[in-house]
Amino acid sequence: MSKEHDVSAVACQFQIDGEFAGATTHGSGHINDSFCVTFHQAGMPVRYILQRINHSIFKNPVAVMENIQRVTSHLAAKVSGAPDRSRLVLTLIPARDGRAWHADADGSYWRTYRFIENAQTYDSVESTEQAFQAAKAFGRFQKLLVDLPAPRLHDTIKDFHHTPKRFAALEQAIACDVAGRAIRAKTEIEFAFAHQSITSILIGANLPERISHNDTKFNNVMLDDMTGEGICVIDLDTVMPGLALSDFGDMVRTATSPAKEDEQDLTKVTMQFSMFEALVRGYLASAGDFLTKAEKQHLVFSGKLMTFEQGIRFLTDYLQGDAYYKVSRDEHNLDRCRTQFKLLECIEQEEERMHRLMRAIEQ
Ligand code: ADP
Ligand code: GN1
Ligand code: MG
Repeated sequence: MSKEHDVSAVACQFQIDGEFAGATTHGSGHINDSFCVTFHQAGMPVRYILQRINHSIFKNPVAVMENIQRVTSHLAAKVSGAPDRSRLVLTLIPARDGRAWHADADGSYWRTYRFIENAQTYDSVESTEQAFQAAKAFGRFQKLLVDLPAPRLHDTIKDFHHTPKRFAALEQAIACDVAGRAIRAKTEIEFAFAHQSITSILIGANLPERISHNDTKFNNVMLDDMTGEGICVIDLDTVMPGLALSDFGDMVRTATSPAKEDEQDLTKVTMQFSMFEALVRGYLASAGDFLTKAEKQHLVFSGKLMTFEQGIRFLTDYLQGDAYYKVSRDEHNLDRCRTQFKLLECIEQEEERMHRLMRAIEQ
């Protein structure tokens, strides 16, 4: 990644004082390229996050940046009284021309954020406290955006969580079988078809449109090193109009199993009930007062649906020859699909118990 782009030249296009002192690739995202860049300012190292937006996926990077500018300004105003306010919201560093992004000669779009120090993201959940904190932070994020003034945010990727359309894309990928891999994914394809009926349930539930994050992976929230608190929601490219429950569902998908998303030993993939409970309690602690009854009634289902949706997205990409997600081995996307389908089975086994918990909490 760093070889393809002149990261130091790009970093110097932003309004950062001092001398460029180095850059390293950062994070484990599947879409964008992230770098941690260091500048020396008055002899002290100061870090920033520099990101190249994947414009084959985000076709309109300016629209992405307009959304992010509006959302971060709104959130910053909301927390302006907090002592640690600069760590609670992402802060964009403007480019030298005053815009929130820099477009380079190759047509790549870049942005820079202040680095949030003394906090981490985690690829896998380690404790119920972490699950609680992450869910509380994502719920708070939604709550603070309830009153974002008009106009409506841009749809940065159309029909992003339209599960029936995701299923149609899978059917198309199976029919075309461009990579000749359908034979190797026979079991997973059968599993997908056996679950097709769940795809339209949330879309058909008449739930309110909200501003949602749409990528609430556990590693998209920074947890404070000292307090463990979920301090800052990051990775804002997909913040747009959507369903609150897409966010809750993706938390269930990514923060109930102790296994990595691409774990090959499926015995490690489980739905830990204690994590689910912590997610519900954390999310309701911050979002409970604005969610409707119908939304609350679908919380359990949303975890099942988002896990299925992600499974079919990985399967589709596998069949299409790994066109979307970054991969580092031949069957990487198929392995990822398998963890999602295994997790879905575990959720199904615990579904009744999950509903019982919800009834107990809502009494
Ligand atoms: P991706 O789309 O690649 O997942 P993210 O925006 O989530 O990109 O960033 C990748 C990683 O970089 C995150 O998981 C987090 O660890 C780190 N990161 C992102 N923004 C910041 C920031 N402002 N301060 C510190 N670390 C950050
Ligand atoms: C991608 O960028 P990253 O890694 O946070 C994807 C999400 C998926 C996720 C699966 C724009 O997120 O929708 O849930 O991978 N982002 C996009 O790990 O497609
Ligand atoms: Mg991320």
